[in-house]
Order: sequence, then C-alpha cells, then structure tokens
Amino acid sequence: MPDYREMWKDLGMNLELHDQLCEVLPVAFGDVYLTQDNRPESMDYYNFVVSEIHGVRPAELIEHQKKGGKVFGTFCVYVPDEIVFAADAIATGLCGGSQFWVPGGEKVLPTSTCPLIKASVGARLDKTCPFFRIADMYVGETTCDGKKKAWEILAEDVPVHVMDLPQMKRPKDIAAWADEIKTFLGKVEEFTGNKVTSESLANAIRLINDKRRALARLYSYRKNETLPISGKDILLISQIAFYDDPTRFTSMTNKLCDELEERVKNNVSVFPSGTKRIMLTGTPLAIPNWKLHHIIETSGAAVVVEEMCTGTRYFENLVDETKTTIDEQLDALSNRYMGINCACFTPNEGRIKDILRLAEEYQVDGIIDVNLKFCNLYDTEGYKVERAIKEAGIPVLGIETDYTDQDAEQLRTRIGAFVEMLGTKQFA
Ligand code: BJ8
Repeated sequence: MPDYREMWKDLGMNLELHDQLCEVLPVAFGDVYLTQDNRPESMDYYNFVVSEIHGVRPAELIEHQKKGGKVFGTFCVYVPDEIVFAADAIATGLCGGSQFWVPGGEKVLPTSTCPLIKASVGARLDKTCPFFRIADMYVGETTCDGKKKAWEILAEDVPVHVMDLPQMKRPKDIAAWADEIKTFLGKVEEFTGNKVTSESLANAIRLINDKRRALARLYSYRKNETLPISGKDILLISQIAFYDDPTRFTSMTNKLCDELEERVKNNVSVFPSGTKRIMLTGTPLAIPNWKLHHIIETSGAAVVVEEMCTGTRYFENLVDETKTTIDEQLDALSNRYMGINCACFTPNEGRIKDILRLAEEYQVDGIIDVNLKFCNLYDTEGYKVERAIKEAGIPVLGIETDYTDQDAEQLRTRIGAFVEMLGTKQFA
C-alpha cells in the first residue's frame, strides 16, 4: 500500500488522531466483512476501495484539483450531483458514519444532535478525514434543524452553499426546487469558472442515471428467493456509491451484477434456504456504519432491501434524459429529486407507499424501522409508518440507535427475538 502520510500532512490533517482511526477501521472491516463465506469475487474491488478509503480516491480528487478542477462535498441525496459534474467538477458525499468523529462534533454542537451531524462536523473540525479537507465547497440543505445550524458553524471554516429545500410537494414547491437548482448552477459556474451547457448537463444526467441503473440492477438480485449476495455487501456498495468515481463505480457494479446473474442461474445463495428476509427503513447508514446489518445477518436473517438514503431513495427514478434546454433539464432534475420521500416533507405519504411496495417486491418477512438517536423527523414519522406496516400485516420492530457499540448486545437480543418470532405461527 502506498504511503499517504505526505498527502495527509499537506491537507493539514491531524495525523496523530487520524492514526487512531487507521488502526481501528481495518479491524472493524475485517470482523464485519471478511468473515463472510462465499462472497462474490467481484467484491474485491469494493474491499480494495475501503482498504484504501483515505488514500486512493482522495489522491484522485487532489489530482483533479491540481488540474484546476473543484470538488464539492455534499450531505444529502436531494443535492443534484449532475450540476457539479456538468461543470467539470466532482461531487463527493461527506456524511460521517463513525463514532470516532462524534466527540469532535460535540465540542460545538449540543449532545442531543443526531450522530450523523455530529460526526460530519467532527470530521471537519478535528481534521481527521481527507475528504472533508479536500472539498473546496460544501453544499448543505435545509432538511432538518440540526443540519441547518451545523452549516452555519461549518461555514466559519469552509465555503458552504446552502440549498433551500421546500418541505411540501405542491407544484409550486417543485418549481421552487428547480429554481433553487438554477441558483446552485450559477454558484457552481462561478466557483469553478466553467460554463454548464445543455450538452454538458445532458452528459452529466446520463452519467448519474447510469449509476442509478447499475444500483437498481444490483438491487434486483435481492428480489430472488435465493440471495446471491449479502445485505452487508450491498450496504457497502451503496455507501461507496457516494464518493467513488461514477464511471468506474458503474462499470464495476455492472461487472458484479454479471457475476450475480450467474449465481442466480446456478442457485448460489449466501444464506441457507428459509432465511428470514428483512427490510430496513429510516435514517441513512453512512460509511462505516455497518452495525445493524452485521447484527441482523449474524442473527439468522438477511437484509434484502433498505428504504433509506443509503438504499432505494438514492437510485430509484431516473432523470428524464430527453430534455434539450437547460430550463427543461432543471425541471426534469427537480421532478426526479422531489420524488424522493424524506421525512423532512409534510405530508410524506409517498414514503409509506414506497415501504409497502418494496415489502412486496422484495418479499420481506419483517421490517425494522431504524432511527438515529435525536432524529426527531424520522422518530415522529415512525408512528404513522409503523402503524401502516402493521395494518398491512407485516411484522415491524422499531429501534433507535447511535454510532456507539454500547447498545449492540441489547440490539442483538431484540433483533434475535424478532427474527425468531417471524418464524412462528404468530405472524404466519
Ligand atoms: S433525504 S434522510 S440524506 S435529510 S438523520 S441529518 S434528517 S436529524 S440525513 Fe437525510 Fe437528506 Fe433526508 Fe436522506 Fe437530520 Fe435526521 Fe440526522 Fe438526517
């Protein structure tokens, strides 16, 4: 493995603190991932990407910057990457998924803030993540109160552009989001010095749609009765999708899909037949948050779909590729993005419909509604979500967790009992 210390030093990182992270991450990855049997060979690519997580991709981003290119860091699936790529810049997801970064965030944020926000702020302020150092500009959004205030704190340290996301889905809101994307486009043009043309935007729309198509294809194999790949592996791929080079990611994911297709033909499964099928719904699982998948898949069940931003919300629905003027393309982008159903919207009936549809498509036996501690939006929406799931006759378990391992044993007990119950007559 090349030595990236010089690069990290040049980025102004706190090397001593970062060393601690470098020590624990490979161990956690080994325990969670490399202990699995019969993984598809094409997972080697994603293993490599994770093993070099703070090396290979950051080095590519720096190369891009040396050639005069800009890097934008994003935190939400409503922010349209297409605009960034259309201006010859690179977008990279920045959401923090490790407890390692939480104390850094707690230095400036109330403890009662969700761990995703605390970890994201901590990763920047503690200087322990190269992606957070590299990004020339952060793009925030007005999704939840915690994030809104966090942008103000981050803006003291790095340029931040905040997109004003409407919280309803009336036609005027969709028009407002198209307008907000237009403002973003102007900002990106000004910051990069590059003009976005209808042609470059059309190319970027295709680029990101191709990534969505690859992910949709990947997920389709989880609808099979025999599961050719674990939920844990799919989660890892979904997380990598946020920061890998989109062209390479799409091609490697399609390569993996070819292998999975063969596995399905040959009836190769990574789980014993009859394994209970679980859907996760709720708040996102940012890298390296693998806790729940690991507990579920070592408790006799398989995760077959995630109605999450690290899941179906990221790739379902394509942007219309037939539009030829910038204004039409902005409308097409707004339409696609406003089709995502995050709990920050009211009403948000679309999410319940999605959950029930996915439950059928992926033949799930039970649903776990996951809430990141202190996420008031998803916690409150959980009432209606869980009621609808119960009414549909699907067993549901609501859990709240954070990034620590303190509740791991308790979760294991609850999830184990839930999985066991799925096998009893009670839910038959
Ligand atoms: S579209 S889920 S990525 S906002 S978990 S920070 S909501 S307090 S991450 Fe999210 Fe966009 Fe919605 Fe998806 Fe706030 Fe809740 Fe924390 Fe959240």
